[in-house]
Amino acid sequence: MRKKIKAVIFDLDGVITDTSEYHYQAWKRLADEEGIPFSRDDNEKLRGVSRSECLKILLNGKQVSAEQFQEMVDRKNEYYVELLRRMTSKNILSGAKELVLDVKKRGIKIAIASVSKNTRTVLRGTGIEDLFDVIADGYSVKNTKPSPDIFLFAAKELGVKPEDCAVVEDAEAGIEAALAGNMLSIGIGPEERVGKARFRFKKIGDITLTKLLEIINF
Ligand code: B16
Ligand code: MG
Repeated sequence: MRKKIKAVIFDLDGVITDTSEYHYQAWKRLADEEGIPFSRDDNEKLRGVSRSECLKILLNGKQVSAEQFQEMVDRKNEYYVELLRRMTSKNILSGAKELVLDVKKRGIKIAIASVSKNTRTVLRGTGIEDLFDVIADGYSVKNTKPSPDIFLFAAKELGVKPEDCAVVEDAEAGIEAALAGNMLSIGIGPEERVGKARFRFKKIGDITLTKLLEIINF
């Protein structure tokens, strides 16, 4: 039988906040300017993937110079940061804050592990920066998801062994990272995206403390 889980590591974008829509709008603005076709469906491939990996996917083989590549990555981030300025607690996905607070009250450690370099801005803008015991972001590790490094970093900072951690993720790359890190994976979203997860919920609001405690054997 699986050991008791001692910590829950939450992804940010698409799990705690609805910022994936802002990522989409920022990439779409760039894609339109560059005359590159880009749909909401295409945006699904960018979940949990680092900024430069996202641009590679968006370019879809189109050749650009290193300078142009960097300029595009920076331009997308400017558009994204512009959108983040409007952020309030309303950008927290329904039920996410309640779940985090319930888990914390129960004495289970909690962390954020997001590959976004804007993690702090998002947490501050939505007013939840102080809730977490540990915040791991795009500056914490070199290799991004599907490498397990960001989750392993968070576990180490929490002082909990990887196998005693559960990960809540909305991206295929994030679930792969959790599996590679030997952590209990909980997917948020459709089967085609997070079907490899050990457990799956359609949306974060569907996970109650009771359901989570059953899963993590607490
Ligand atoms: P930034 P997560 C990820 O956040 C997003 O899902 C992904 O679409 C984005 O490209 C990545 O952060 C990098 O974000 O450009 O702000 O550094 O899902 O790991 O919380
Ligand atoms: Mg995510």
